[in-house]
Amino acid sequence: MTAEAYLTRRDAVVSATHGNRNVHSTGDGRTTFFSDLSLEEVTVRLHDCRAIEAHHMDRIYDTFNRYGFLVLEHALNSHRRQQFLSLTRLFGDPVIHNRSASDGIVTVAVANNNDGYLSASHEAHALHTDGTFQAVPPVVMGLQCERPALKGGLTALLSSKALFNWLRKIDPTALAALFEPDVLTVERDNQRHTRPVLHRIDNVIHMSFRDDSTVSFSSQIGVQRAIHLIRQYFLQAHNLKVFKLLSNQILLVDNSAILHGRTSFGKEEKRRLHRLNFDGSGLFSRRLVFGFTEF
Ligand SMILES: O=C(O)CCC(=O)C(=O)O
Ligand SMILES: [Fe+2]
Repeated sequence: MTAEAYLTRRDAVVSATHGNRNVHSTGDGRTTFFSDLSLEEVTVRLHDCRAIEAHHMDRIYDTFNRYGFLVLEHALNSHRRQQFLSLTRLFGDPVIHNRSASDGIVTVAVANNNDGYLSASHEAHALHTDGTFQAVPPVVMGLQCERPALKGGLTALLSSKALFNWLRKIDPTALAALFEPDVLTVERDNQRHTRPVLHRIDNVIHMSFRDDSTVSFSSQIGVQRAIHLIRQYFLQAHNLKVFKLLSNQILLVDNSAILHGRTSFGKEEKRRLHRLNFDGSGLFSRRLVFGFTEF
C-alpha cells in the first residue's frame, strides 16, 4: 500500500485552530518522559526518507503522537538534504528563518561571525522552543545530523507536560501566571516579540519558552516565581532526556510540547547539523497531534 492510500484510508482527526493555521491540536494521550526513556522506543529506522513505507509511516505518527518527538534514522547516506526536505510532505511546509537558505534549511555549525545566534556557536543552547520571535511559532522542529561532535554537543529534550504537572502540584498560582500575555519578551536584531509561555486552545496547552540573553521576563511576582521554579526543574538531570544525535538521524519534535537544547562542544569540532522547521500544514500532518492536555 502506498503511504497516500494508507492515510486516506484512515478517519479524519478533529482539528482545532492554532493561530491562523488549521492544525490538529488534540494532545490527548501525550506521554510524559524523563531521562530513562529508551531511545529505541522513539527511533524509527528506514532506508530513504523520500520513499517511506506504510508501516514506517505508522510508527512515525504513533511515536510522535505518543512522546511528542521521534528520531528518524535513514540508512541512505546520500541525498541528505533532499531526504530532509521530503519530510515537508509529512510535517508541513518549511518555515523560513532569518538565517535559512531559500529551501528553509539552516546550517547549524560553528561560524566565526555568529552575530549572537547560538545555533552558529559552540556554546550550550539552553532548553527552548523555536520561533519565540514569531506570533505563530513553527509547529514541528526538525534537526538532521550530518556530523556529531566527538565530545559534547548533546541533545537535551524535556517534556512540557511533565513540567506543567510538577508546577501545578507545587505552585498553581505561579503556573497560572505563565498564561498571562506578557510573560516573556524576546529581542534580537530588529525583532521583538512579547508572548505568554503557556497558551490554551480549547483544552490543549501549548508552550513557548526561551531563557537566554535575548529574553526578559515580566516582573509580576507569579511569573518570577514560575521562572525560578522552571530553572530549578531544568537542573534536575532526571527531567531531561540527553543523547547524541548521530549522522543520518533526524530529530522531529512537537515544538509546542517539548523543549529542546544542546550542550556545548569544542570550538574546533566539525559538528554540523541542518535545521528545518515545519508549519504542520498539509494532508499528511493531519495524522499528527500537537500540544498536551492537562490530565
Ligand atoms: O545545535 C543543536 O543541536 C540545536 C540547535 C537549536 O536548537 C537551534 O538552532 O534552535
Ligand atoms: Fe532550537
